[in-house]
Amino acid sequence: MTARVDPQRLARELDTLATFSDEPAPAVTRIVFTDTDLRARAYLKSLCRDAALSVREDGVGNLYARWTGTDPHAPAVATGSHIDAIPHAGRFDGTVGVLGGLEAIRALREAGFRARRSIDLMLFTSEEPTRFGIGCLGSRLLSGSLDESAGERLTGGDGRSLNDARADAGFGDSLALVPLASDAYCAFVELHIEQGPLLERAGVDIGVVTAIAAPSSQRIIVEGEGGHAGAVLMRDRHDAFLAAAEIALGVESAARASGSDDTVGTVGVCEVFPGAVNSVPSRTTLAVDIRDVDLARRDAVLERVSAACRETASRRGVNVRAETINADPPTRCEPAIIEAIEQACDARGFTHQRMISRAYHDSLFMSRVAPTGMIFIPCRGGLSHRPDEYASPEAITRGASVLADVLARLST
Ligand code: HGY
Ligand code: MN
Ligand code: MN
Repeated sequence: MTARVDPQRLARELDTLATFSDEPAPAVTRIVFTDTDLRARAYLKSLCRDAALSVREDGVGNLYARWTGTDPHAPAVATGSHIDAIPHAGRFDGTVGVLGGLEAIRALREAGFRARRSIDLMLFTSEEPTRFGIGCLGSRLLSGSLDESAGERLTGGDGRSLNDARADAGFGDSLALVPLASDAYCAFVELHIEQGPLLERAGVDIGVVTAIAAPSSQRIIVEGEGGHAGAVLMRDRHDAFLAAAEIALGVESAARASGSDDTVGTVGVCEVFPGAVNSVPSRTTLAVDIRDVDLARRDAVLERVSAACRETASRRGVNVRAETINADPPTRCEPAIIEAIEQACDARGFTHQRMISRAYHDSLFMSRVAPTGMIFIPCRGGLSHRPDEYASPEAITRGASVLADVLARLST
């Protein structure tokens, strides 16, 4: 049996999905639970129903589209990813894994394959941290890494709680019902663009992910003394923005000091209050993202940043406090799935290489409830989270074909 992915069908659906955006093409902005997100979800559900998959959604909007196997009670196999997109993003991050997963399932069915284990296509809610401040919200909840108290505790930028936002979006079931049964799945495989340059540079078709980096994010709030930009003498100032600026540079030097390319640190958000040109900032809030595949190295960077905060606070006479949003351990992918991906590549004559993922993915949390693997495809220049993010139809087709073969093997 050879599953033949339909490149035109897959490309057409990716093009259509990209039109659900709150920004004009080529940018994609698709924030969770917005009307745009809900219309994109409705489109995906229509495709799943056209593919005769049975669709259900849980209380946070995670979607499960099932191709029931001949042994419907056996632990199932799953694939999937996300369709939410950060502001001013591209059209392939996440969507390749969702529509590529659907295409892999259709290709298997069209090749006459009959799975013993059911195969689920999953769409995870809010993989991006944009609205609720924490990444992988849906997969955290279904893997039990976040409990139902998140419903009231997490609020979006608009001040509305997760519970209010999900109810408005039509997801009213209790979050207590979201966690998966421990034997729900025997394997999970996610197809995703690499979001880095290594595969393209090496001219390799497929990346076989061996580990996913340990992400952490925190809010650092700096409070100084405001005042009139003209009247307050420089020697009398406790400028909250300049203190935060020093801390931001401290994040960079703390990450660089680790000496490993696998350590990264980013200050992606900086909110200055009151934000007037002629007012000395009295408060500045930074959002800081620090990652490494090595947990001890990642935590050493966090400690260096805390030390920088303490030193800056005392020297500049400001108050600095840090709130941890998440600090997750890394994960290793399942050796048997790594091998299945490599063998599928060999059988199709695709080149492949093992690699780590510095981006986090829903696979990071699915690995807590099932043996997990990831298939990467190259993206042009390694660019991602930008409108010029691009993966070729050939690369996407190769990724979906390998995924189909791996799903077939895991579901027998
Ligand atoms: O930030 C990440 O790693 C993911 O793309 N949300
Ligand atoms: Mn992303
Ligand atoms: Mn992604």
